Amino acid sequence: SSDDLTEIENTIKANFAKPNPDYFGKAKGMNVIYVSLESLQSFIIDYKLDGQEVTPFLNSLARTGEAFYFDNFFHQTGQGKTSDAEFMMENSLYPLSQGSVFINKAQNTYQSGPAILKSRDYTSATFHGNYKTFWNRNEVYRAFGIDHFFDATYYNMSNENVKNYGMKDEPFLKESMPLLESLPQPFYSKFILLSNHFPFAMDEGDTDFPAGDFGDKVVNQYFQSAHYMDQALEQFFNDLKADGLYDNSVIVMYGDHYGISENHNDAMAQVTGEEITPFKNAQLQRVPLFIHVPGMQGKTIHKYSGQVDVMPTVLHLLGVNTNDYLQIGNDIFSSEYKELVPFRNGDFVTPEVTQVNGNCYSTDTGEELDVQACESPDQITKEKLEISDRIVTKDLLRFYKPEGFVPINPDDYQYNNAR
Ligand code: GP9
Ligand code: MN
Repeated sequence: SSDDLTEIENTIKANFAKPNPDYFGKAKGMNVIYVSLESLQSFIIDYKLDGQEVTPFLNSLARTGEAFYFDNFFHQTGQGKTSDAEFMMENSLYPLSQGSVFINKAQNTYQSGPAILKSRDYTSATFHGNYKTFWNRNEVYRAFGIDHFFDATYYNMSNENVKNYGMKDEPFLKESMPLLESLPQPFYSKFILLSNHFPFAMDEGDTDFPAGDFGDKVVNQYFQSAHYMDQALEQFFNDLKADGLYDNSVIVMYGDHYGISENHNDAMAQVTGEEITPFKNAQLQRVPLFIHVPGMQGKTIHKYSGQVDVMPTVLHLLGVNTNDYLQIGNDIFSSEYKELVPFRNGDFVTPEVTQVNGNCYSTDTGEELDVQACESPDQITKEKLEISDRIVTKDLLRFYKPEGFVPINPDDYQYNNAR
């Protein structure tokens, strides 16, 4: 109801973190290129296997400052995995505690990033080497106001190009270039990578990188598969540089969710050199976030942040103030940004404390603390999840009319197969 909405609006506005003038509008009018890095976890960044970097390209982006790298960034996904990450990236709202928001709430009204940018003359597109119905994308993208969806039917899905769910990253990104170049600018685009997906097996000839030797096939293959993704990304950046898009595009790359589950704790203990306790497992939910802004020198950002925070951060870079929108995350670059990362199950992490299964730990030492030490962030976490859940489950955005926002009519969108 509208009572609900007023209360929610007040709470969100009270928590708004104002834009940082050193970042606001620095990418005004530029294209946006999101890349969903399938199953990539942060422990792989700067990791060396037999003295060899697994992800030399991504490491170099962080090292040289070609991009901002966020080393305390966490995924906040639930059962909807990749689609939950997409949902947060595009709406700055939490996914559902059970099931997939893409599947269960595709008929809702949304005020997504691509929709907000639409009234600023942006064209939007998603690229993905799987079929459009997976995760119900073809329905929910209509509610987000996404103009084009280039799914598997736009790609050469021949045997050598395909692994489990669809296109391998290298041919996928290669074949995407002419499609991307065909879009009117400025555009908002998203590339959903696929080949670094469980169980991470590689086809003969696709990599010369060594497998790990940790007594666990899945973990061992993960290094090869992650290395393959890193090479595909380097090729993508080179192609963007060659066609000139690199200089006027913000590139946001994020790990969507964990790749290695708790079933592999023994091998992960060998990988990290530490026993994987519940506390340690929570710390392993870090995923990489890179943001390249043309003309800005990047650096490593240590602030604790999560997937819901990316949209306000990116919109502020584009010079779009998000204070009129009901977004649950905050601009990470803001001086008012508060470091607290709720997980979908109600646990959380801050620079000081980590809560796992209701137990409280020091984030620094992993030592268990009195639950009192977690009381205040626990309260805020509950409130944030509760507000977001009310918006999503009651479809409250249909009553909310932010000024200057042109509502999306899903009937205006449909996605045809290429063939
Ligand atoms: C499928 C791809 C993988 O299209 O996005 O989904 P996931 O299993 O990682 O959620
Ligand atoms: Mn995924």
